[in-house]
Amino acid sequence: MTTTVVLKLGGSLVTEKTKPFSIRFSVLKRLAQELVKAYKECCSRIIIVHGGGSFGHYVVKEHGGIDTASAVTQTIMFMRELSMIISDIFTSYGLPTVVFDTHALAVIRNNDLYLFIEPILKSLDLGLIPILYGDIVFGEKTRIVSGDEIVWCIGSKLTSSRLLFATTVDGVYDKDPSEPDAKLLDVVRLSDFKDILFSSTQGYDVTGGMRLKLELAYKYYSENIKEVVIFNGLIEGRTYEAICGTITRCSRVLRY
Ligand code: IP8
Repeated sequence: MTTTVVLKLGGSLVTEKTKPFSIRFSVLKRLAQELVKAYKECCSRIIIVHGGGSFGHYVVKEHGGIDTASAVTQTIMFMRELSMIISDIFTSYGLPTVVFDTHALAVIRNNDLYLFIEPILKSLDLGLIPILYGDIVFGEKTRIVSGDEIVWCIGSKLTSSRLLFATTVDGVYDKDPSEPDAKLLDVVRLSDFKDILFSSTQGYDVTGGMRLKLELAYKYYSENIKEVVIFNGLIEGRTYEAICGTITRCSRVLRY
């Protein structure tokens, strides 16, 4: 069975979240090198989804939501801009990326996300690396869809998937990770979620940080999802290890 990796690059990882429109170029270049190695050595079926960071979240905050036409157009425009920058960097390192605008492939019905994944799968068959991003998705009730939800949604639709969340912390902690005695949880089960105290995310975040990442598991976890890993993409080598299945410092999210 062919397994596809769905890799989320967190907004705080790829941008400086507290500074509007600032890209972490050095992080992206290092991630590109790890991805090239992993793509060649371990897995050529990789879908990348990135978050909004100081692009999408900042624009939405500045507009006080997405209720106006200019809020919608600017949020989409800046998210697309961020995606193009990421894709340009990755392509310059030899990764065959192709950006799919999330809003053009998706719709919201009864508040649920429906994603047309066929073009994404066809591009994977050609050896390409599709890139999607957290975005505004239109529907009866148009809303912001986080990159995390896109990852979970795609993962549940593929016949076999591994969901890898690259963040700026080593994984899920038993308390606020800034507390000195906070312990990294190697394994997090859906039934444990209520006992975890989540810290509030830094900078502008209109979609919900680590808590949302886990809460989406309730809705989307299925037999098709073979592995869910949350790890630190800021540490050199971890993204490669996560894709190649050798990572040890991380949290694994289990269904049971
Ligand atoms: O950073 C949010 O995506 P996320 C995207 O993955 C927008 O939650 C438009 C703010």
